[in-house]
Amino acid sequence: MVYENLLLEIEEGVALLTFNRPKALNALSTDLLNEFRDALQELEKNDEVKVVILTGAGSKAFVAGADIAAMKEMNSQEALDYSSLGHECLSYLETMSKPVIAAVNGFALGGGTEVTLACDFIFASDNAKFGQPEINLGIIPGYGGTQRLPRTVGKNLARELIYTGDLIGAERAREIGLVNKVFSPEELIPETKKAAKKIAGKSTLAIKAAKTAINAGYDIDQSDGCEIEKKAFSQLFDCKDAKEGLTAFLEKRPPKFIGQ
Ligand code: DAK
Repeated sequence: MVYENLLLEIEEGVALLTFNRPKALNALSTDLLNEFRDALQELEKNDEVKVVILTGAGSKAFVAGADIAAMKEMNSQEALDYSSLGHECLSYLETMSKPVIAAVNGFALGGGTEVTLACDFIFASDNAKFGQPEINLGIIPGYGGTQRLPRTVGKNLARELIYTGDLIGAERAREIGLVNKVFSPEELIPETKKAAKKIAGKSTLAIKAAKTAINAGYDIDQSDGCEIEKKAFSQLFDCKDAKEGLTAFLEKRPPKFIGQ
């Protein structure tokens, strides 16, 4: 597929998907969101791809948010369509079977922070900035920020960020549990690829089962979550990868997973 607003590179099981509207700091236009949804669906189907990395083109921004210029012109029906498309993208991103790592290389604001919150985890460069500045535009987060941010950093910190619109740097984002690791801008993509390739070498079935169990269990009672885990765990025993992993350990050799 050829995209106008995205770049895609696939190497050793890892897809690097780059938001590519650097002149608008990679703001989420309708065209970009349409391509983003299509690209995620393609990557989910592509057996060559085991892990996805999301980043932004240019040195300044991951994604500076929803497209403010476009939103200013929208009537309520267009705003509803725009909102539905954004939600469709982020819920697909969150629930697709393959892990998605956000590599945040600059501003991730508003919808940009919300994209990262729907990823499996976040690495950032030391010049990254996160925030939900929608309050300054007289609106509130519209792509799940009021829901995913409190679940990630806790209610009180989320309230402070959403009510003030303040931006935080990468180190502060790491302290509050939003970001897992911080690198220099030069190291960000190589280090993220390193982590992605490590995950790509595991059993895709086990990764999928872990992702499903974590997502499905997160918002429910822990004992119900453990039931989900039990089912996901036991289903792996019908698969060749689990037999291979257990056998390889006993034979003192590295496992060869085949995703079956
Ligand atoms: N949208 C469109 N264009 C943007 C943009 C954005 N979010 N952010 C930046 N740009 C454009 C600028 O207009 C400028 O374009 P030109 O003037 O060159 O044509 C170019 O990118 C470079 O930006 P600046 O000149 O402003 O660059 P600076 O380095 O001076 O500042 C900045 C960088 C990131 C601090 C600044 O650009 C900025 O504050 N940007 C806006 C950040 C922001 O407020 N983001 C949140 C957007 S609101 C909803 C769904 C979703 C949402 C809401 C509702 N519903 C479902 C209802 C989400 C809302 C948002 O994300």
